[in-house]
Amino acid sequence: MTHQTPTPRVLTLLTEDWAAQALAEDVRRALATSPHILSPRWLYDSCGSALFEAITRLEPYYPFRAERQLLADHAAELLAVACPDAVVELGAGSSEKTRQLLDAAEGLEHFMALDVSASAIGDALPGLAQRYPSLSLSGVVGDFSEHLHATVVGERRMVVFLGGTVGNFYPDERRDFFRAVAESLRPAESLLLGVDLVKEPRRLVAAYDDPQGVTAAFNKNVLAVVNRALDADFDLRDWSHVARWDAEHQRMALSLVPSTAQRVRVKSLDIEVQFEAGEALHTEISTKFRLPALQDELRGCGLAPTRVVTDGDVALVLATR
Ligand code: SAH
Ligand code: AVI
Repeated sequence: MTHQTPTPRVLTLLTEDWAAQALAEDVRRALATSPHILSPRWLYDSCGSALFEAITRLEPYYPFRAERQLLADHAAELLAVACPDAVVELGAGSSEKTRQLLDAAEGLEHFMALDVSASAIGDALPGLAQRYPSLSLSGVVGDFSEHLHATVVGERRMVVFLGGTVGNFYPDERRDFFRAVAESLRPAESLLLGVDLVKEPRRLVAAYDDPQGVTAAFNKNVLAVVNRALDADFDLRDWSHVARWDAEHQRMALSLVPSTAQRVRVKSLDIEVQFEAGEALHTEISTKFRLPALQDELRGCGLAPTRVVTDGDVALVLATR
């Protein structure tokens, strides 16, 4: 008799209609205000998710490898403190690194992956189901700033948020997120947060501006997303990827900048906007952290750090309510 792996359940909270509507509102706001700032969530259509996977394999993009190694080295210790029966991963992507945790976890019953990208969830779950046949697996196509309520599973969750994705929030969004996580944790549940640390700007810029142009393609893909969803006419050939270190805010700032003046039409919103040469469309920030300030910030939001592990480049912080 052949053993059949059960198909993981997927709950879709972000319908295509909702996404189109939210993108329309975000683009309308970004183009009407200066500076022009888009939410980074639009970077992750199926093409963007695949390009992010390619970024994780690039030599200069150290955070992925460093965090995977840190998880491998400390999974048992972190799990011994948290004792979860469920792991819930926010912004899960491929969940590749999370396997370090799942491999080391004893007594784990549930794994739930939440991601805004339906393709990331759809691509990751079958491989996880093969590898962990005894786990109850589920996926949520949702937004980690809006749908934490949909992640209640098991009795004692470890909510994991890896890859430095928390650095993609602006400070006020980050505080709202930490507070919402603190409120959603039941007593004894924990948050495992992976962050990238402040380091030499040369290494940071190299990680976000690779010579093969993969990060540039990832960034520029958002223009293709807007063109397709809103019938806009951004000409990708006229826009360049810019990655600079913003020392004042301790973050990488990614933007798209036109080489010559551009008149962009967004037909489905019935708007036209003029970009001057060099006028940026800001697509993503990637904040880098110092551990003492981060721990203070977590405490101020109702999250008490209980373990911190680091290799000096990236860190994992375990926190409870
Ligand atoms: N956790 C993985 C992937 C990081 S890439 C890792 O550490 O390698 C960031 C992930 O967050 C992507 O999979 C992207 O689709 C997802 N994401 C971005 N914005 C999101 C949002 N608002 N809500 C949920 N997921 C989001
Ligand atoms: C997902 N996020 C944490 C990545 C980062 O490093 O900020 C996204 C990324 N953007 C460009 N390269 C990687």
